[in-house]
Amino acid sequence: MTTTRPMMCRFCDNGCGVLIELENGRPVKVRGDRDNPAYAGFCCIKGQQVPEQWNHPGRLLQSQKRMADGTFRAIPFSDAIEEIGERLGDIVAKHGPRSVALYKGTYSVVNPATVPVALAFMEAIGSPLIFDTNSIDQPGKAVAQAFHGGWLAPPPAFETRDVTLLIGANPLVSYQMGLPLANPGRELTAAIARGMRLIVIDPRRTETARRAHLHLQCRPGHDLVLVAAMLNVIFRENLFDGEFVKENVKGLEALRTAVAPFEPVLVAGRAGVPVADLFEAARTFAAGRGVATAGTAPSFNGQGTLFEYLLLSLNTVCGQWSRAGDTVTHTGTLTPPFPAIAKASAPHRGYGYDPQLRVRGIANCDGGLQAAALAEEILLEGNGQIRALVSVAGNPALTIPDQVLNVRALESLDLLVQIDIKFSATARLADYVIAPRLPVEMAGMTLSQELTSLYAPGMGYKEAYAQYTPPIVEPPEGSDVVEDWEFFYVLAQHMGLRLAIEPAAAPGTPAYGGRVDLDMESRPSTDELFEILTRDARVPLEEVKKHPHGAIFRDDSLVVEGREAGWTERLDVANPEMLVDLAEAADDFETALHTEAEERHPYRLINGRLIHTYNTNGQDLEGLRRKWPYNPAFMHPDDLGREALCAGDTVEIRSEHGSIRSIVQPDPNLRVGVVSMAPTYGGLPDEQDELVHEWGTNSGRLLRVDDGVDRYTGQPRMGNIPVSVRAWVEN
Ligand SMILES: Nc1nc2c(c(=O)[nH]1)N[C@H]1C(S)=C(S)[C@@H](COP(=O)(O)OP(=O)(O)OC[C@H]3O[C@@H](n4cnc5c(=O)[nH]c(N)nc54)[C@H](O)[C@@H]3O)O[C@H]1N2
Ligand SMILES: Nc1nc2c(c(=O)[nH]1)N[C@H]1C(S)=C(S)[C@@H](COP(=O)(O)OP(=O)(O)OC[C@H]3O[C@@H](n4cnc5c(=O)[nH]c(N)nc54)[C@H](O)[C@@H]3O)O[C@H]1N2
Ligand code: SF4
Ligand SMILES: [Mo]
Repeated sequence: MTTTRPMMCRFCDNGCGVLIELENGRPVKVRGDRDNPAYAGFCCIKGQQVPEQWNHPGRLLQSQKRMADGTFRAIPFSDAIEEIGERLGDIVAKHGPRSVALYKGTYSVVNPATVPVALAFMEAIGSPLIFDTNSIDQPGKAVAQAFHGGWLAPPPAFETRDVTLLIGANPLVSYQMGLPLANPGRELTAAIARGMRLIVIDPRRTETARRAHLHLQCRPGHDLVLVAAMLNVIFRENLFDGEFVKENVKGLEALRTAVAPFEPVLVAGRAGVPVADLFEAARTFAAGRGVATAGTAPSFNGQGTLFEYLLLSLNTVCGQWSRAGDTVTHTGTLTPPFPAIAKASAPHRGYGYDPQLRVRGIANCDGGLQAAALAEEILLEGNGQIRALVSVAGNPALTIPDQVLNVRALESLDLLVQIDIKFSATARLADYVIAPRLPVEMAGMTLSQELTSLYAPGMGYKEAYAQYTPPIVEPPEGSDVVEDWEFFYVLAQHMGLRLAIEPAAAPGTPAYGGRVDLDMESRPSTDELFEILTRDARVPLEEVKKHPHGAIFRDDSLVVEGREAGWTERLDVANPEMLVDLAEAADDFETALHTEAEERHPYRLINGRLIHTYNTNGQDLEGLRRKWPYNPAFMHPDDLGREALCAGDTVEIRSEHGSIRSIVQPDPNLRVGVVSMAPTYGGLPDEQDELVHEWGTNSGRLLRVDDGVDRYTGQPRMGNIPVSVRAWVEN
């Protein structure tokens, strides 16, 4: 018997409302759901593989324990909990709570209960060492917002946008950065049809750049100077929003002085773009109502915080925030309503607080504790050494910069527990692998999607959309799998710990920071946890559940209010620390010294995601391996010709730090001089040579954890890496 049910896809963070067909209770097909008001029939190739993922022979149906000889044996979940509880208890007793760390990966948001319960567990054992993938993504965004101050009203309605500036972001592939979540292609088409101008800054003529009115096909690594030069143009031509600035902004004159050295003709020359295009980008952006959003790439260039700060300042001086009287199209749905007052919140210090790490002076920040310092914290002996790591729904052996160092550190742990659906690279290093339920086997809701709008201007849904999805299928017969949060809950029960979780709320709302004690005697249901998490929601979960295809919960009475008299907080475009950094950047720009690495290596390696995989996930599914089972090193055909290389040749790519084997493929859309690879592929370091055709290559081996480090977030340089490329010769 065939049945069709609406479901929220959680293969990636786009959270599409799709339809899933079941035959005798087994998933057989996933397709778009035209009855979903936000996604409107959208479903990408990854989401279509959910049935294959469920049926995949590599999927773990039982938790695993590594035996003395290195092989794995299935272990009942309850036994695994007992053994892990005992070992963790011993480690904490002997070395203190800080010897235990948590790594929370991208897929920890699949089930909204995972992170709250995991954090509660860490709080209960008393360890603050929570490493977040965001620290190797765009951590500077949060620290920059702290320096700058926030705008206490949601962004203007997407429908009113007449300009979008995207820097190092490709939302038609990544579905995240700078266009509304849900169905970004459709949104872009409609917006362009109604007159929105799209400006893209990217060394590749990407899927998104091909639809732009203006594409600045820059050299990588020039985003900071390009934005500074755009500000320079805006000041010299008086294009900023004087009225908005007068009311709401401080530091304008200091910023004007600080960007003066970024002379547009010089910057355009260095960045390799026509100077007329740079002027046009600045003028178009300043003249329109819209938003500038960056993707990952500018954060990977070593000064993510400063870059994001300048980008916020660009939005601010152009007055790109909502005003009193604007309609609020997007506000809390499963969270409490976001505040909607046209005023600035006070800047705060968003970095340099506890926990402090022992290595390289790295401390916590608003962007999360730096994962690139994890390996050193594991390897550095002495008081405070990390000895046990629980890694939930991430794959640190492939994703943290400097793979060789990280794998060495993970191998040296006393205890590594990995929660993973398969024998990923990290799972193969673990002492225990906990087998979780797949998203189709769990309830879900659009809570984390909703909160992405707080990540940066131009992100998240464009309207108050929400969906709840019940579990669609039961796990295969005979399996012993749990929801990720149950691992932490049952372990806490076993260790006699009490847990309290935080209901979801945006910072600045009264509900933010609350705690609810969990019943530690009888295990709550997932829905009960969801009820706690959405306790203060504007739209009760119960109401959202009545709309299985998802719904938009508009409230036309919500209008942005004017600020109260006497409000003194202002958006700060001249934070002293940021301006010191900017002055340094200006000096560097002036001297334009080439590093030795740059002299030695003529190409720049950049990251570019592929449509058919999601980070390290999906690389094992046949339906996604058809186009590229590995991650090619894309180069411009002229560069291939120059190096006497042909499509499909095996090459050695060498950076100052390391060397990898890869396979080149032509991409005429790339700028000459650039090599683009999808990151986080490949296997463990000792397998690289056999895997290059089958699983690809880990470009993280070319990175150092201590090169080009952002001084606020600790994020190392992860893009624009000087490399040389030559044909691989067997020796
Ligand atoms: N299909 C798919 N979607 C994904 C992911 C995935 O793996 N696959 N990963 C998800 C995750 S975790 C994230 S964080 C987001 C990331 O989302 P995005 O940041 O949009 O990621 P990319 O698609 O890699 O786009 C980065 C773009 O920056 C360009 N670029 C590289 N170097 C530079 C530079 O120095 N300057 C400028 N201006 N541009 C540069 C690249 O050519 C590329 O087009 O995507 C998410 N979505
Ligand atoms: N060199 C370089 N390094 C990078 C990047 C880059 O561009 N270049 N990008 C960085 C970015 S933006 C990010 S976000 C990080 C990503 O870093 P991570 O979050 O560490 O990596 P993911 O591949 O997202 O981790 C997914 C893991 O979860 C497992 N998994 C898949 N589905 C589920 C599920 O439903 N439940 C559970 N429990 N597990 C599941 C997968 O098998 C896989 O092991 O990598 C960063 N590293
Ligand atoms: S975009 Fe993401 S959520 Fe949507 S169908 Fe594809 S994988 Fe699923
Ligand atoms: Mo990411």
